[in-house]
Amino acid sequence: MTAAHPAGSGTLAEQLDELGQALEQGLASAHTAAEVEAIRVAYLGRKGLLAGLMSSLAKTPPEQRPALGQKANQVKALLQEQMETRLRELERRKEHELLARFDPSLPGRTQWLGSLHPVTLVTEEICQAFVALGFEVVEGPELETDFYNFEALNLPPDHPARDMQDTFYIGESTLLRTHTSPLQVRTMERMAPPVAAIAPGKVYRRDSDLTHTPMFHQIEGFLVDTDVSMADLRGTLTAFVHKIFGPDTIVRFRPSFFPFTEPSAEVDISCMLCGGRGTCAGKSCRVCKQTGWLEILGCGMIDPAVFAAVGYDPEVYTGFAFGLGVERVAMLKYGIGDLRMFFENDIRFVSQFG
Ligand code: 2NL
Repeated sequence: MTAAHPAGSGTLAEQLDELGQALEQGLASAHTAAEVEAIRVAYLGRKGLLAGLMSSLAKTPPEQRPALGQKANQVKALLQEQMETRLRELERRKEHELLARFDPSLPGRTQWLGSLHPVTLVTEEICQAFVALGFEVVEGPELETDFYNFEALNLPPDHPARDMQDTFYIGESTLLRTHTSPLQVRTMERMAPPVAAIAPGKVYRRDSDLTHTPMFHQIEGFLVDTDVSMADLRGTLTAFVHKIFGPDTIVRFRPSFFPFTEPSAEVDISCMLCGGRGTCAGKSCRVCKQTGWLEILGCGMIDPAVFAAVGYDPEVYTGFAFGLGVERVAMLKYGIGDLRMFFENDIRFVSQFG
């Protein structure tokens, strides 16, 4: 801002009056609170213009001093008032501008609700399908003992799955469960037949590459009663597949081996991408690798050795059991190409499925 007066010109009283006028002009060109503050420092600050004039008060004749002093105080009060008025004015103007830009007819921002993870969604859907068939959902510990995870399931002591290479051991005979089977062993121990249960949960294996993560999800189920046959297994799993993948899906059972079932089978379903043809628009189907089939479940009739371990009489009862990997089913169901996406926690991925 410009000086309030040419140095030395006019009486002190005139100079004080000019100060007020100069301030008014200065404030008119100030457009922010910071600019007003800069002006306040220049006029009213310790080394400001008013202080400068006051220092020359000492040089005036003593009889004029009281009147000049009074005038100086009046000017000071005036300066302060002018500044406050300008500040209020700037504040009002800012509010006006904001209100002019505010459009009350614009839609509000929607609240982000979150969504369930695809693994959770598929787990719930699968469990629901079995609950509708009369199965009950059971859960249990992820930290297991050698007995529930291996021994009761007819896995011999030298079985490769029991190796340190494959299993996370916490202590000598405590480990992170490598499958959800121990849940079923615990349920059989607890309940007398007839019993039908479905057991979902996290499982852990020392495995990590493109198609394996050290933690993944399984669902196993079993049914035990008198006179349960392979036909019951076939009918139950076919009904389940039709519910999850649609009633036109073709189901194929093919012989296999598991230590805890005899006989055992893998369940394949017709590929949902190519409809079992093996080709899409003349090209080899990328989902089923041209076979027309997708492996979806493992199953079988529960081995009498498992019944012995849980105290069921194998002469009285028979039963079937099955197991599946949840991530694999979710990948097939939603057409997800990369297993690792489930665990990267990218909100753009995990929020797509609810
Ligand atoms: C698979 C195959 C399977 C079982 C799991 C089971 C459990 C008990 C007794 C007998 Cl307690 N069997 N579970 C049976 C057959 C296959 O899983 O591919 N899982 C991902």
